[in-house]
Amino acid sequence: MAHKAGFVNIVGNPNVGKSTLMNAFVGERLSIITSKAQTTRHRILGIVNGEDFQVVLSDTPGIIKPAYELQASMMDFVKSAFEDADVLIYLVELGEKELKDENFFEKITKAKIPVLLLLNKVDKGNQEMVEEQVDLWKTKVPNAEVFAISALENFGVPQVFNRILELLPESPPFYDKEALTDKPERFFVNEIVREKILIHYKKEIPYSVEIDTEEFFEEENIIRMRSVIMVERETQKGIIIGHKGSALKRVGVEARKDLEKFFGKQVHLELYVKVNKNWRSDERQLKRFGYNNK
Ligand SMILES: Nc1nc2c(ncn2[C@@H]2O[C@H](COP(=O)(O)OP(=O)(O)OP(=O)(O)O)[C@@H](O)[C@H]2O)c(=O)[nH]1
Ligand SMILES: [Mg+2]
Repeated sequence: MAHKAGFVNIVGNPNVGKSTLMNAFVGERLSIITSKAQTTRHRILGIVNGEDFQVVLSDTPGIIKPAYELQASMMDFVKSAFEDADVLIYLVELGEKELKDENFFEKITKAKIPVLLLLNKVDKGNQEMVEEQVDLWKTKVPNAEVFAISALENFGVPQVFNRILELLPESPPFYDKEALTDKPERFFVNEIVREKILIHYKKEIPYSVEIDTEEFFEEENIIRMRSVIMVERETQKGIIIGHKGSALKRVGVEARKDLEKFFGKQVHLELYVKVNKNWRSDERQLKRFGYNNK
């Protein structure tokens, strides 16, 4: 049989379950997941390899109207996902209305490629609700095939994957057949630390934070890592560290546990906090952290 390969890009509103879905396809915790919107800031590839196929999935940031430069860069990742898709997954959640951005919505309804509209989180509703919303989405996005799924419970996900395989073009693989992602190890360190910050801090704090892993050194039995947590203001630095360092310690302990699972090896993680004024609006800084891909 001929080899099939292609790009399957997942787009949708914030918090609908895009990262949960990509992880379910890949079977690994590649993308971080939290109950907060704007958890994902990058375009992250998750690659599923089979003997005669390579499905290159893309997780993307949730679609928003950007208010500052970091968010504008996040939306550039979404735009790029429209450009190279062989199959587009438009993920919506049960009870959701419409995409707030009409431009992106139009890109979906006028797409020349196959669109799979996946209604997620159906575990939260009853059958009547699900059927009603499936019908609604069929009229709103007539060019899409609609599936009801639960990414969290892996309900309907294998069926969608089989449909993807049918839709993919014949092609040699784009990446090494052993590859799982395009991102380097340090990226996952940054993300796992940021996930703990999203979980433990409130309001603006998680959105003002960026992580930069300055050291990643693998020894025979242990990986030594040093990451800096960047905040925008001095007051935020105090909050991150907490009373006698207790808050930062909790982040470190939880991140280390996850890193040990991720890398399958003992980890030593050193964290420190630095003020980097207005990094979210500074194009040069953003570029350094892998955002501005213009
Ligand atoms: N009940 C239920 N919850 C889900 C399902 N899929 C995802 N969630 C939850 O929805 C929340 C958001 O999930 P994410 O995967 O981070 O969503 P996202 O679309 O990647 O979010 P952003 O990256 O912020 O745009 C998390 O609390 C998930 O556990 C599902 O099928 N059912
Ligand atoms: Mg996400």
